[in-house]
Parts: sequence; C-alpha cells; structure tokens
Amino acid sequence: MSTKISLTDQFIDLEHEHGAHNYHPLPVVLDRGEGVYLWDVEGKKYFDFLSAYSAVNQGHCHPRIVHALKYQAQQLCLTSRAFHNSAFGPFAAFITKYFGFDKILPMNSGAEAVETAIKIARKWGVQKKGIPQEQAQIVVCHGNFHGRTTTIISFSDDKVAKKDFGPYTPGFISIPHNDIAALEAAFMSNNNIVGFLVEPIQGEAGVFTPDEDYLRAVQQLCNENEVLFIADEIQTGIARTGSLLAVCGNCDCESSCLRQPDTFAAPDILILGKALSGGVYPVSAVLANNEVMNVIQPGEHGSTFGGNPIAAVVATVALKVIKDENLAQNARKLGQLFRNAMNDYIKTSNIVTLVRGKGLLNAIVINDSPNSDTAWNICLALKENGLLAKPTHGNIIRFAPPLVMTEDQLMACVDIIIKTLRSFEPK
Ligand code: IF1
Repeated sequence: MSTKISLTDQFIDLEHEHGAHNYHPLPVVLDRGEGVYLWDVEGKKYFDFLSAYSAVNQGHCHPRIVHALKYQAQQLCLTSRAFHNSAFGPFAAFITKYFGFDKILPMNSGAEAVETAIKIARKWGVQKKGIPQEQAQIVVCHGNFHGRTTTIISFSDDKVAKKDFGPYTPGFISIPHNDIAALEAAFMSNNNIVGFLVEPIQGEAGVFTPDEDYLRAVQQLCNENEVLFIADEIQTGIARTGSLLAVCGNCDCESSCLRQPDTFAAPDILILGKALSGGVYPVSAVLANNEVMNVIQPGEHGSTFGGNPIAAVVATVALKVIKDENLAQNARKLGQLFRNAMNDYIKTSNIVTLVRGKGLLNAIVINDSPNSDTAWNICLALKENGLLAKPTHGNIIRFAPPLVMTEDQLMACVDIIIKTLRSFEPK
C-alpha cells in the first residue's frame, strides 16, 4: 500500500517541517565527507565544488585537524575568558606571527568578527582621530556580503537579506567596488570616516576580481587619509585565491612572503573565518597591530566561546596544513587550469558567457536572464553527474572545490562540468 519514501526525502521532510525556512538547499542530503568528496545518505559520491562556502579549503575531515579536535575535546573544551587557558596563548602567538600582526581578537562566526572590526574601527576613530561620539562613518562597497547581523545587513544592498529587518544601523557610506575615485570622493566628502571595509574579491556578488592594482591603491589612499583599511578575507583568505591572502596580490606565497612590499596591500585590520578551522569548528579572528587593537580594553568586547581551547588548537593545525600541503600554490595552479579549460569550452558555447575568478574561487556566468532557473537546473544536473555546486545571484555558478584537489581530480571535474553544460546548449 504505502509507497516507499526515499531516505533523502525523509531527511528533507524533517528539515522542512521542523527547521526554519531560511535556506533553499539543493535536494541532496550529505552524510559523510573525505578530502574533496562527499557522500549522500543513499551512498552516492560527489565532488564538492562549494567547500561549505570556502570553509573546507583543507578538505573534508582532514585527519590532522580532526585529530587536534579530538585531542583537545578530551583535554579541555571551554573555560570562557574569565580564566586563562593553555591553548589560547600559544595560538595567539602562532597566528599573529603567521599573518604578521601584533594581536588577535578571537571570535566564532564571520559576522561576529566583522562586527568586532566595526567596533574596533569606531573606537579607534573616537580615541585616536578625535571623531565626535556617534559620528564615525565606515565606507563599504555596493554588492558587499559581510554576514547577517542587524548592523551588517544595514549596509547591505541585497534586498532579500535586508527587507523588513529595520530599523537599520547608521554610520555606513556605500560606494562601488573596484573604484578608487569613488573611495577618494567619499574621503573628501566626510571628515568622520574611520574605516573602509572591503572584500578583496566580492564572493556573493558573483566573484568579482578587482583590477590588479586596486588593493594597493586602497591601502595607500586609506593610509594618506588616516582611515583603517579593513579587509574581510573570511571567504578569500587562507589560500583560496592562490596566495595566503587575497591582499597578498600575486605573491605565490612560497616562503615567508607576507608583507612583500611590491605585492602586499597590508590591511590595518584583517578579518578571517571559515577555513581558519578547515571547516571543523566555528573559529573567526580579527588581527591588527597594537596601535589599533589596544583601543579595546577589558570588558569592552568579548564572547563566551571566542578563543576557546578547541578553537585555538583546531585553527593552529588548520593553518599548518595550509603551508605543509602547499595549498596556496595548488589553488593557484589548479585555478589557472580550470579557467583555461572553461575558456576553451566557452569559445564554442552559447550557454556560458564567461569564467572569472582567482585561484580556486571561480564563477561562470550563464547566458540567461538572472531571473531564470537555468543556473539552478544546471546545478541539479551537475548533482546527478556527481558534482555539487550552488548558483549565486540567479545566473552565476560559483566553483570552489577544496584546495587539496589533485590535477587528475580537477580534470575529471572539468569533464563532468563540460558534459553537463553541453546538455544545456541550445540544440
Ligand atoms: C550564508 C555568500 C559565501 C562572507 C564574508 C563574512 C561572512 C561571509 C566575505 C559571514 C559568509 C557565507 C555565509 C552563507 C553564505 C555565504 C556566502 F554566498 F553569501 F556569499 F560564502 F559565498 N564575510 N559567507 O562570505 O560569515 O557569519 O557566515 O560565518 O548562508 O549566510 P559567517
């Protein structure tokens, strides 16, 4: 009598009935991951081309990172910062040396770290620049994505993310991304600007890579105007774009490349999250030098879980894996191969208009209206063919596999993607 409901549908039904509908996921229920692979509850195997929005750069369930998690979970999980713990100090020393800053302020989610950076910049403005109380302004970019808190959505121009959530937080000025003249004009128009908050490459907007010299010009302009350059590298950082950070420019990060004068656009505040833990645990961080970070004094900011021992140990190992496995170089090499292959395909394609990106953060633009469901349908077909990717902003598909992928695996993925795209070409 009863028709058998698939395992997949059973899990989806549970989520649909009992989970808030704040997402519209692809209809796949994942159950296990290893390296570049995921398996669904039916046992079907996939290449992961989203990497949990670039949190899993080191690959799923990386054994060294999972080992660190297990070890520390049995040793000590959480003390709060009311007491010192034996993991945070060593982590703070390690990560500040790794990225070349004096201090870290640890948080958990990306949005919390962005909020932290905003608070630091405002306080710095009042204390160091003499900006009047409640007048500090932060410049941001059109099409930005920095998270989901009330303040952060206040300066988003994504109507869906913003609608009906007001009243919104004031104090933000929005200008076009990749537009130095607009930044200069903003600095001229207002004396109360304390920071410029920017994604080096705009992810959510559709993987927009700015001009080669943009970030260096941003750094210089911020410097000249005594404005903090705040880089949100939550998505672009930790080797994703083929160097340790997107602000490293085209440095190949082979050795201790950081702050190489002719490539590095040094931010005053660096925001990290996602792959800081290899996707194993929520860990985020704000890094800055003393002159900036020391404006925060006891009691003025914090988090119950921020800097907890598990986070500290997991993030330390996750960062070691990036260098030990040369993941920046691998992302750089595979990214080039990927864009070359896609560009070859595009020459004969009517369905794909272009590929863009840097390292292994790439996107293709589908030749259809942004309101069409073509990109979604292509992602459904990719799923059937064993590869998981997600559309962004209607007609764009983002491709961001774990950085531990091999060249052979990448080429197998290119075959899947091209075979799938072919089936969407107009006959
Ligand atoms: C969601 C996108 C990615 C981020 C940058 C801060 C945060 C993010 C540059 C906040 C988060 C996520 C969150 C996820 C979708 C996603 C995303 F499609 F929206 F743009 F990654 F591509 N700064 N990005 O990209 O970090 O608080 O989430 O830890 O569903 O909101 P978080």
